[in-house]
Amino acid sequence: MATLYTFGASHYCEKARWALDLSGLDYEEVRWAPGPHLIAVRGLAPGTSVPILRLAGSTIQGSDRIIDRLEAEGRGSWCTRAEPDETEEIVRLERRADEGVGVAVRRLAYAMTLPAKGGHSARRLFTDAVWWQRPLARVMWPVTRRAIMRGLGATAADLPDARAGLERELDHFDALLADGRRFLVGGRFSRADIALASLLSPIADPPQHPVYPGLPDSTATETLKAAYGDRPCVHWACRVYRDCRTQSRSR
Ligand SMILES: N[C@@H](CCC(=O)N[C@@H](CS)C(=O)NCC(=O)O)C(=O)O
Repeated sequence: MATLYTFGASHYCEKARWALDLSGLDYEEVRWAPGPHLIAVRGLAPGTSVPILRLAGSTIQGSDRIIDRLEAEGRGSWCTRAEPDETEEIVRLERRADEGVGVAVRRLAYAMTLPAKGGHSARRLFTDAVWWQRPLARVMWPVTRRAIMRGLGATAADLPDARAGLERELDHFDALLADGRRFLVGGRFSRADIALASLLSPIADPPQHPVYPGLPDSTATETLKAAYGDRPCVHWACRVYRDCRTQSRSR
């Protein structure tokens, strides 16, 4: 059986999880915690980031590569119906969602929560990790917290820039969706829709999300929702979750 290694709350991991759920592949999900994941990932993948998929003896790291692999194996029938001229646009928008929206949402969420000491955001990050990582994650948290703030530019001083960065991304997709389109490209559900909807899920907080409803409340999500929940692209993400997010098949 395939294994998907994740952080439960990670929006990039949700992107891979969603694609896997649609692929019909039998897989189990193993959730790690930030910090101890550095031990677990050693020897498994070249980088340290999740999601990582172990499939038939190979390791695929990165949500986009995981979807590429599903497509290459013929398990992406839901995302290969695009006309050739649409494929380029799907790739472009997935990349914009990955490198723009995903990065900006995470940076602002952390910049809003990590500078104020306290276990709130940490609890949400650890609670569903494999048992041996939880106590370790708590011990490592002061170091992990500082490393995240430094590495992602998520200090209190970064807050205005982080906010402006996210608003730029939301403006971009609000403008694109202003014509009322149901899906991003060609009127058909594609991997670009999975990317944008899952990377906006920390703001949209949809009830269909397979992980969020079971996690402790998040001040970041509450604040992001209050500030940006009425954005057209966030409403769009809620609708795509409602219409297209199947139940998680992971075990
Ligand atoms: N572009 C990558 C981004 C993955 C990513 O940034 N993952 C974060 C969690 S949201 C992570 O694993 N961070 C810990 C690390 O890099 O060591 C993807 O789509 O998979």
